[in-house]
Amino acid sequence: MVKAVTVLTSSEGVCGTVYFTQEGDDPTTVTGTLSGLKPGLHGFHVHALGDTTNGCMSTGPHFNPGSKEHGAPEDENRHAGDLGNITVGEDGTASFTIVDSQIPLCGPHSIIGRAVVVHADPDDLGKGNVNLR
Ligand SMILES: [Cu+2]
Ligand SMILES: [Zn+2]
Repeated sequence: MVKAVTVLTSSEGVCGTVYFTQEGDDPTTVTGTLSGLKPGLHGFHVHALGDTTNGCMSTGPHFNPGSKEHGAPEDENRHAGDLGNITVGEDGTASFTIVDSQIPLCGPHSIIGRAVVVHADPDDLGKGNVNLR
């Protein structure tokens, strides 16, 4: 069993904690809580780089070891880091569980050391013009 944790912060008062666990070659389970966000959908991604010195800007594009297109978590053609949207309630908080097979915690495509980004805007999942990078 491999475990990882990331603590999310922002200058706008958003905070959260996200836990990752993986047993052997099974899919990775992601559980988290977020607060301080505006209600609605927020894009949720693993970005390629762990460098948060310049916020989201320095974290690079979505983690994409397979050189694929941006998509939804359930799409065949998606970035490994495309985890879709988190739904935030009227109170500005969210708690969620995601199970995903493309974000392993070990091996060559491990997400350890990369950045987890919650966006202010919804992710269009590759079906529109909004480009969240
Ligand atoms: Cu992103
Ligand atoms: Zn993407």
